[in-house]
This record gives sequence, C-alpha cells and structure tokens, in this order.
Amino acid sequence: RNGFWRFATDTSPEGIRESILSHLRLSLARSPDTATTFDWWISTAMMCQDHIVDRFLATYRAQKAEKVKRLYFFSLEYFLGRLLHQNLISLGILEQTKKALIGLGLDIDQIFEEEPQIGLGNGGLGRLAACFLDSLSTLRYPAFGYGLHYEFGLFHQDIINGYQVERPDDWTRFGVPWEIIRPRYSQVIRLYGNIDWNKQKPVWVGGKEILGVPYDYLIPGYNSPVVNVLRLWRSKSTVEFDLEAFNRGGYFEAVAEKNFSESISKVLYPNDKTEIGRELRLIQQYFFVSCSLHDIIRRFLKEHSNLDDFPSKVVIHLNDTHPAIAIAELMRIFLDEHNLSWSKSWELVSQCFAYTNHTLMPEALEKWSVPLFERVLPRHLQIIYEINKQLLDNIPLNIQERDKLIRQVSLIEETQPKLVRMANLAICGSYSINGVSALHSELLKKELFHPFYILYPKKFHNVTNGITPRLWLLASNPRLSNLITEVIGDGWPSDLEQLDALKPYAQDPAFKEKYNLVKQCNKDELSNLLKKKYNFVLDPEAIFDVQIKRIHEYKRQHLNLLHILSLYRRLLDNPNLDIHPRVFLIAGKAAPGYDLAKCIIKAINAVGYKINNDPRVNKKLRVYFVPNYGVWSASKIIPAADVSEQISTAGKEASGTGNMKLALNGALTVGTMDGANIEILEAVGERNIFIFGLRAEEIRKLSTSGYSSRKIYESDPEIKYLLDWLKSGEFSQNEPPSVLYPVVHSLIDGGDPFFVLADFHAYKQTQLEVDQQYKDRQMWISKAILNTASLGWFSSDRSIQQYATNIWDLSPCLPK
Ligand code: DL6
Repeated sequence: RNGFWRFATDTSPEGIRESILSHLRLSLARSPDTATTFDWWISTAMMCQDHIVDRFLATYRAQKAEKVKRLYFFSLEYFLGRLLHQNLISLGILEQTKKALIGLGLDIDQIFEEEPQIGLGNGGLGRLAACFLDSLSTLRYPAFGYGLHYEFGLFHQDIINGYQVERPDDWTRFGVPWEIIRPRYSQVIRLYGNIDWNKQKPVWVGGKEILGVPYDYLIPGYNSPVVNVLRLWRSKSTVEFDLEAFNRGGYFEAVAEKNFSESISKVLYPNDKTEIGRELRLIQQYFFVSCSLHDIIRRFLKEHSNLDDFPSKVVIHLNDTHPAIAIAELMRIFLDEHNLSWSKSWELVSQCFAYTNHTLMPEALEKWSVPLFERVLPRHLQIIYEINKQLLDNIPLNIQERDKLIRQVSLIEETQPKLVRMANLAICGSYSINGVSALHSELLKKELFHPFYILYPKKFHNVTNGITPRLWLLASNPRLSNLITEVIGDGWPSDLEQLDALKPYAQDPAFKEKYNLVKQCNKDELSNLLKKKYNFVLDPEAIFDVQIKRIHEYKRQHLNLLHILSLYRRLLDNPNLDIHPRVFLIAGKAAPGYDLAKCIIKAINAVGYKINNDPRVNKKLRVYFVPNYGVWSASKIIPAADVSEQISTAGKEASGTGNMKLALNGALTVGTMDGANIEILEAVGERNIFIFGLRAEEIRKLSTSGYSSRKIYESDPEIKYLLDWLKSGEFSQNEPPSVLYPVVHSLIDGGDPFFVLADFHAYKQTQLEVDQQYKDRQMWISKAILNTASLGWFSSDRSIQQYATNIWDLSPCLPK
C-alpha cells in the first residue's frame, strides 16, 4: 500500500484491539465485563472513525492547497444503510478488526447487526446517491454531498395480517458514532416575509429565520487515501425560546415557534405520491439548498477574493428536481447579498448547475402552486418570473410552433392556480441535463423534455446508473467475492471490468461447481435467516425468484402475482405438473398514502398465505413477502437469488439499479425492454437473459389507439378466470372479498394503466422458458457466471467517471 497509510493509526489487530478497548473505556465509560454488544459496536465504529478522520484531514488539506474544483452533490435522499462493514472494507482493515474482535471473544457479524440503518431515502434515487459518494472518494474526486439530517428516515414496515403498517424510524435514538456536529458552521435562512420595494433594489424582509446546523459524515473511498464529506443539515430555532412570542401569546406560542423550526428536518417524505401543496416539503427543499449554497460560497471565498472564478471551481449537481430551487436561490444570493448585476449573476449561475432526471412519469415532475411559493419564498418567485421572461424572450422568432413551445417550456403553468414547474427551472438553469439509462435519456429528448431539446440539443446527455461493487458484491457476497479473487486476483473491486476475465470459466467444470456451491450456500443461509426471523419455509433446492423494489403499479408486482396465481391454478389442476419448485420472494415498501400499492401488498400476502398452507402445492410453490425491505435485506436476498424480476411497463422505469445488483450476483433477469435492462441485455447477450413484453414504442401506440383492459378481461378466459378468482373471496380469509377488489378493479375498469393484462401471456410464456432452462442446471450455471462476468460496466465508478469527464470537468486530488 502507498504512503498515505502513514496517516492511519495502528492497523494491526493488536492496535485495533487497543483502540476499541480505549473507546469502550474513555468514550463510553464501560468496561469489557459490563459492555453490551451495542457498546462494542459503538467502540468498533469509533475505532474505525479514527482511521477515517486522519485521511479526511489530509484530503481536505490537499484540496485546499490546490484550490481544486469541487463537485457539490445536492440530494434530498441518501440511502446509506449500515456503514461499519463498508468502512472497514474501504480502509482495508476488515480482517484485522475481525481478529481483534475474536480476541475479545466477539463475533464481528453480530456487531454489524447492532448498527441502526441510515435510511434517509426512499429507494433507487437515494441508494444511487450513496453509491456515488463511495465512488467519488474511491476515484479520488473532490466532492461534498449535501442533504437533510432527517430525524425520522424511511418508515419501518411491519406486515400485520397481510397489511403494511408503518412505524417511525427513530434512527438516531442511541446516538450515531459517525457524525460530527459542527455548530460553528451553522447557517441562518429566511422564510416567508415580504419584499421591501422602498430601497434601490427589492429587499426580502420579515418572516422567520431558521438555523441550519451541519452534521458531517465522512465517506472513505475503497483503497483510496481520499475521504469526502456528506454534510446533512438539521433545522433548529434561531432562538431557543422566543421572548417576543412569549410576550404575545405566552409559553405555548413560544414553544410552537421552536417546534416549527425543528419540524423542517423532522421527517423524510415518501416520494411516490404527488406532493403538490405540501408546504413543509417545499420548505425542506429550500432550507437545505440555502444552507448548502451559503456554505459553498463561504468556502469558496476563503480561497478566492471575488466570485469571478466560481463556475470554474464549483459544480453543483441536482439529484432530480428536488433541489432545483437552488438555481433561484443562488441568483438571489449573488444579486441581493453580493450585489452582482443580473447578467453577471446569471452568467455565473448558468455555468454551475447540472441536473439528473430520475423519472419519466409526468405526474412525478414537481410543481408548486404560485400562491404557496409567493407566501413562502416571495423573492424567489420574482426571480423565477424574471428568469422565465428571459427564457421566453430568447426563443427564436422563426422557430416552428413558437406559441406552443413557449407554453411548454415556460417555468409557469397557466392553470388555476398557476404552478411553478421545477423541472423546467432545472433545465433552463443547468448547463447539462441527463437521464439515467440509454432508453430513458432518449425518451427525455423525444418526449418528456422534447421542447427543451429543440432549444438546447447540446445540453442533453446520458449517464447510465451504476452500483458500488464494494457493497453489492464484496461486502454482501463474501463467498462469491472470494471465489472471484481466487481466479482473477483482487483488483476487481476497484476495476469491475476485470470481471470480464471470468467469461472463459463459464465452461470450466471445476469453476462451475464452485460457483454453484457458492449460490447454494447463499440460498441455505437466506433460508435459515428467513426461517429464524419470520418462520418462512424455503426449500433451498427451489428456484429463488426475487422481486425486490418499491411497490408501484408501474413496477408491476401485480403482474408477478397474476403469474403466481396461474401457476397455482395449473398445479391444482395437475398435481403432477412437471415444474421445478419455486419460491417467490417479494419485498418493498409502498408509500403510506398510496392505497393501491398497499392493496397489492395485501393481495400478495393473501395469495401467499393460501398457497403456503395448501399441502397440494406447497412442495412446489411458495410465496413470501419479506417485510421492511431496505439496504440490509437487499444485501441478504440478492446473493441467494436465481431469478431477478424486472418487469416494469416499458418506458416507465428510468433505469433501475436492483437489476444490476441481482445480475452481478448471478441471478438471471426476467425483464422488459425498459431502463437499464436494455443495456444489461447488450452486456450479457440474449441467451443469458429472458426478455418479454411490449416495447416502449408499442406501449405508446397501444395507449393512443385505445387500450381496453375490459375487452381483454372479457375475451381472454384465463385472465378472466384469474381475476375473478382473486376477488372471489377464496384468498381473503376472514375478511370480506372486497379487500382485494381495488387491485382487480384497477386492472379491469381502472383501465390497467400499466398494461399488465397486455403483457400477461408473454410473461407467462417466458416463465415457462425459465422453468425449462433451470432444469438444465449445467447450462443455467454457465449463464449465471456470464451474468457476473458481464456486469463490470455497471459499476458506479464507471458512472462517476463519465460524470467527471463529460459533465463536471473534475480532476482527482491526492493527499501528498
Ligand atoms: O436513478 C435512480 C433511480 C432509478 O434507477 C429508478 O429507475 C427510478 O425509478 C428512480 N427514480 C426515483 C424518482 N423519484 N423521484 N423523483 O426514485 O431513480
């Protein structure tokens, strides 16, 4: 290892042991004989943090000395999961720590289990942000993540009587050894108030002031000397006790003021429902953006005497439209706080921002009502109006259908009330816009953002998502990792395309046997875990068929369910049906306000309960819904999966990253031509993936030519039978049959907006093919190996490298 390791404290097992013991004593005031496993985890994390801090100090010193250009990643979500295991791997001290703990009579896996998960995200978007942080430090790029320090992360999901029940996620309850609170770098931000026009220029006055306190998480890179920072803001009242409010209304009013301020960073919003009109959500977005921009400018001005070079040193990446208000806020700061002219401010601002879109669903594009905006951020509304004026004035006069184009690109939607379109603001204020898979980026240009593409074709890019192999292979699948290292050496975790060298081994009998053994052991382990935790009965010899992701109609868990029902029917009709036993594992959370998604969970559990308790079929078919899906359960399920369900309606899933994690771990994809599935198909080859269903173009045509799901229902005996069966009451146990009606209704008279019925037969046919192919185990194993070997390109290191070179113009910076 290179010279940077000199920064670390002692990395020998003995040194690590001493450090853990001294944290136990000096930081926790505990002795080994009274310490709980939780105390040991905290002390181990503190030992680990010591090593990280040394590297961080060296990184920061070097970045400052070189006045580097930095990436500032703005995201409302970071789905980090647990950090200890990953951090030990990154630092290269996992084995030594294991030894040290064994010496203390402790098992490292039990210690890992003590760590509360950091679930500050809903799903793919937040987990992508976490993978990107890992890759940024690994590739040694100077970067800061900025976000919110939610007091409550993504809710806990219990399944009670088949229903999703939410519980708050109080993740900081027992303290978090990773965070460094830096009150000295707090920021004060303003909300509400009004504009004073009596000065030479408009001045935003009055309203409320809120304090943002930074909580820093240090993010080490894998086998890298670089440690970057994730800075999360927590809201506080500017005054502990508002005397004025006390005088006006007494004690309770004074405390209410404090409560309001602290409510801003209280809870993560679930993302799947339209948020229009949720004032607190807008305030959350503004709060974190304003704190972060002030923090960036403060740091910049420490290294520069004026703002002229700002865009050559600062790039701000907008992770979806959630932080798009940053464009108006940076304008406001330059205009009002730094007295720059409009044109100078716009010149600087429009060179700083890059925006990634993460969804093609038009209803998910954020819009805020103008009256709400005017009340909460009156100065920003003015600025947005002015940006809009300039945008519209600059549309060439000779462009085709100019009036229509103006209506489409305007930052304001002329509805009642009027709406501010955050995606349009993000596009107009950013120098780069990208989608997250090849198909998604094409559809952005062709459909969702077509009017902008006409105006600014050069702004549009694609960066296909990626996943960090450190978490999704090295940490979560140690058996497969060891096997790979045995054959191709240990360079692959930081250069995943080295996996290509495994391709010839897909035909090597000895390697195949070992690969198969790894999968079998992982399946045994998952079976034992699920038995212990939920009393699920899994036959490790069965096909493990996995669909794990947020529950959403477009992801079509109900298509999976219809196929399960059809299998059940066929088994009942023919108990000797020659199919390989299969266990369907489905997991995911539904947004608490998304009733239909919650009903789909209920339906899966209801059907599962019936099947699992039916001795006529349960040797061949099992269906389980695994509660509380998150980073941890993903890391247990993925290594054991044989089949990966990626069955979204074509054109709806922006990319997906679960598809990459599962294929990397040797599961064969059953998927539509959607998102990154298409690129996975190109990488693994059509013989090693199961593609089915309507293409995006066909879906588009079908929806314009008048798709009638009722007609399908009436004319297709099997579909009719299955839907009638689902609502017959046979699955609703002690409840009325109507509990499952919403799912059935959505597929018949609800119009089946995601074309479940249209794709059913193609899906069923493909599943027959899966069953046939699994019977030829030797062939299946070769295909699984080829999946692992072909997924190197899907590393988040590749994504970050593309962003750094093609969009951010960033250079690595190494501590000396
Ligand atoms: O880009 C990360 C991830 C994609 O892989 C998924 O396909 C996409 O659904 C998800 N998008 C969101 C949208 N949320 N908002 N806004 O989570 O992003």
